Amino acid sequence: MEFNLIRCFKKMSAMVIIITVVVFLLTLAACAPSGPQTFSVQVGSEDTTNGLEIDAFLPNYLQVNVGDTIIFSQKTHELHTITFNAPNPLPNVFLNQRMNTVIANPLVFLPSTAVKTTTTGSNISRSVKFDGSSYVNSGVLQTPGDSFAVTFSKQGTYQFNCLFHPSSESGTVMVNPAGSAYYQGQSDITSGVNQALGEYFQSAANFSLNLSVPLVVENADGTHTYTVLAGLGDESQGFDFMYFFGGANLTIKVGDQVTWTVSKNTPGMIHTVTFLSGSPEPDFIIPQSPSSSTSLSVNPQVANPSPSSPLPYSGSGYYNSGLLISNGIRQNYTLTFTKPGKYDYTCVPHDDMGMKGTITVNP
Ligand SMILES: [Cu+2]
Repeated sequence: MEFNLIRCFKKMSAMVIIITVVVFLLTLAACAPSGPQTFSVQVGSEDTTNGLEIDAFLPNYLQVNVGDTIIFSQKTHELHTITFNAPNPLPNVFLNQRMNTVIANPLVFLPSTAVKTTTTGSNISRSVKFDGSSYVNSGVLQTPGDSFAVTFSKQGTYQFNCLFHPSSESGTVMVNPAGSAYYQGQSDITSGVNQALGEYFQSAANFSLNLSVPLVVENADGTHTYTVLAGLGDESQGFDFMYFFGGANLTIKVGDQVTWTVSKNTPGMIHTVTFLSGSPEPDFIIPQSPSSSTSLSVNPQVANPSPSSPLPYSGSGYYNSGLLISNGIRQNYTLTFTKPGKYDYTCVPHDDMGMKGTITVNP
């Protein structure tokens, strides 16, 4: 009897241990991610009412596992790319900037060869498998809702860049072996991104307050010359963000001059000052020839000054600065206003982002 009790107790202990081990294994299986995971990275952010644009990847550091996918989601009207293994130095966005035809560099604008594209309405979704070895480029993303999905097949640490905003928009992904514990889950990533965005927009708003007033100088003949900044930025903050004209609504008098100048703090940034005077707005990027959809150029109507030497602006006709490029060939544009009226102008590449202004000319 006594002997049997002990045996029974031993049997029960063994069963308890077995059950505990099974439960433990089942729990482990439930906690481990089931198969490849998907993470999302926000590409830029904007406030078009105030002309605030964040050119950054949010977040700009992630850890994933082999087999996982990152979906990069375009959130702005600004052009962005997601580019892995970009050459050093980074390729120029536009070629032939001194010539009449400014060519859109296909290495920047077009997706690299292995990228697959599907189109839904006005949005494009692109995807690629990345093994760390080749040049991978999303091509241009330009409509909120566009996306680029990258699936990682090899362990390693990889940099990615936006070729349009190299100074502020880059990131790093560390790809760990399949099955590794995760450094962050998507909900941590999202709350980190929301906090960073709040801080970005707050500092952008503070910064814009200081710099949005135009400089004014009185000339010998009693007229005034106003200097308006076209686009602002703060490299020290690690991002460019001002897609507006400093002093967007300016009131002047007949005979006054306005000079628009690009900020030196936003290297490579392109803007235009364009008075449409009622004519339709030209497209910024167009096919180089009607038969070609793969070679693109900047619309010469936008790229080049028109008229070639600005006459006084009297409220009619197409007046365009041509491309104003920070530290580039053309950085200023000046018009003299000769007729009372209220005149709207726009920056063609950043029109959708709210980059517009009005000059009111009083007698
Ligand atoms: Cu602009």
